[in-house]
Parts: sequence; structure tokens; C-alpha cells
Amino acid sequence: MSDIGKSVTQFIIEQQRAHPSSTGEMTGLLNDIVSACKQISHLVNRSGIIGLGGAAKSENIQGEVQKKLDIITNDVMIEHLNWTGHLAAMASEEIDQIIAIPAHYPKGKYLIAFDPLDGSSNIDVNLSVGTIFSILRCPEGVTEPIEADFMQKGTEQVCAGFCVYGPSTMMILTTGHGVNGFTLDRDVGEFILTHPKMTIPEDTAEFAINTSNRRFWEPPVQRYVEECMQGTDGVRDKNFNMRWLASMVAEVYRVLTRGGIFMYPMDSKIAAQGGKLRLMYEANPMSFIVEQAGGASSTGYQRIMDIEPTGIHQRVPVILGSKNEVERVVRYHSQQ
Ligand code: AHM
Ligand code: MG
Repeated sequence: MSDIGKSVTQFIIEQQRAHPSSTGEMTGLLNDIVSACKQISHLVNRSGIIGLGGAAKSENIQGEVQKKLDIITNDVMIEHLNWTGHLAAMASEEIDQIIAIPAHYPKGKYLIAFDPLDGSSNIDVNLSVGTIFSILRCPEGVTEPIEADFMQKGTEQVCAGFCVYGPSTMMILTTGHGVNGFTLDRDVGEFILTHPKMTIPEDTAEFAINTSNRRFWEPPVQRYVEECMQGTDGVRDKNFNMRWLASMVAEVYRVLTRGGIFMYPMDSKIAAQGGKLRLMYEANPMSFIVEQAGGASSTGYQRIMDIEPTGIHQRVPVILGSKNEVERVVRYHSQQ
């Protein structure tokens, strides 16, 4: 029987029943995330009407000017997740230190790292934004987690997902058994399974990169993009299409639905900070999802999920998507 049309809650519970050792804690945690994302979807959708557009007066730890919605959606995530007893600690793009569970609430066995509103520079121009999250196990015996407890490779993730607040609100989830996509039915208030077993085609003729950074890229990326631009006149012998939405959630969603390669590679302008995108709550969860859908994800030099993290806000270069294209870019890096 097809799973299409099931609610995300039913889908998660049925998946959990297939694993008799499961305690149901992950199901509870995913339900909390689903509730938070529904509220964020509502806020993003109504932000212009209820006066939530524009910048706040603050900067986050990375020195970026925060939007009002960056702060509010961060609070929504924390308020939905800190009291239900499924988490031992949290980490957010918007907060310098890891976030403890208040002492008067029970603690659970998982850690979460999230970006509450990725691509928030797009809010005021009414383009897609999203929420990204990565779930790790809290190390055995640790009751008061510290940042070091989050320093686990992407391969240790037990679940990853993201929500896109676009023409439809969609949630994409993996627990390591493939990737499934759910669409929010606003009338009913439920995410409904609409895109089961998502897979990324191995080949593509579509690339996404911010070409305004072109002069700062390393030679392998310069070579790859140049060859794409040459189309049928060059070695690739096919014409490519280009996209850049400046919203990783929307780009990865596109890659999941029709293939493509998405790159925010190393460039000399941002080399000192290690790259643009953050490992723990952007690159790792997206890499887990992309690999589970049959794609690949690399810095150009190393599989992203094999990186030993050194900091909660660590940045890395990201090259992900259709397997054969990612492997080509990685090959160009090894041939330098
Ligand atoms: P953010 O978390 O501050 O929103 O930054 C991440 C976003 C990604 O969604 C997107 O791929 C990238 O920044 C766009 O960067 P740029 O504006 O340099 O093209
Ligand atoms: Mg982000």
C-alpha cells in the first residue's frame, strides 16, 4: 500500500514500530520539531502583516545583522523543544554558546543543532526561507552536555531534516532510511507525505553557485564552472542551466526533486573563516539528506560527513548534489 497521504506523525510512528528497540523518544522529538516548524511557517507567511519584516538591532555571534524573524523563530524552536524531555541540550546558529535545558525540565538522550531561519536575507523580498536541523545522540553518561559533546562527525547523525517555507511549506526528513518529503496542509494543520523515497538523479545539467564570487574561487571550481559555461562548445559537450536562490533550503529541495549541483565552495575572501556555510546545522544535515537520496557531498577535498568538528559554529566549503557531478568536482580538486 502506498504511504502517500499519511500524516508525518503516522509515518514517524510506523517507522518507529519497525524498530522494536526504539523507545519512542525520537518520535516525540520529531513531533516537537514539526510543531515548531508549523508555527514558524505561520509567522513567516504573515510577517509583513504582523510587522515582523526587516532587521532587528542586534548581530549574531557570526557578526551578521539579525532579522526580527531570526530572533523570533529561534525563540519558537527553543520554546517548543526545551520542556518536552527529549533533548539534553541544543545549539543554534543564532546563539553563541550551546543552549542548556532549564533545570526544572526533564532531559532526554538527544542533542539538536539548528538554523531556525536559513536564507533570512530573502524574507523581505518574499523568497523561500527555511529551518534546518541535525539530531545527534548525547554521549552515554553525560547529563550536563557541553560544546565538546556536540563535536561528532556527520556520520553520527541519527536524524536530519529541513523545512522550506515557499509556495508550499514542505518538510524533508531522513532517519538514515531514505528521504521523505511532506507538504503542510494548512487547512488541516498537518504535514502530509507527498514525496516518498526522494532520489537525486546521478547526472545533471544544472549548477547553482554565487558567480559574483568567481574571482575568489580556487582553480578546480573555476575550471568546473568554466566548462559548464562553455556548454556544447566545450569538453562537457552539453549546455548547462544555472540557478542561485541564496537560500540553501530551496536549492537543496530543487536538487532533491530534479537533480543538480549546489556549491558554496572555498573562496579567498572567506578562507580565514573556513567557508560560508556552517558544518553542524547546515552542511552536515544537508549532506546526510543528500547522501540518503543517492547524491554526494564534499568540501572538494573531503566527504563533509567525515569532518571531525572543532566548533559549533565552524564553517566549511560545500559541494553537494548529483553524484557524478560532485565526483567530477572532487576529481578536479585532486588533480591540482
Ligand atoms: P544564513 O544562515 O545567514 O541565511 O546564510 C546561509 C545562506 C544560505 O542559505 C545560502 O546558500 C547562502 O547563505 C547565500 O549566500 P550569499 O548571499 O553569499 O549568496
Ligand atoms: Mg543559515
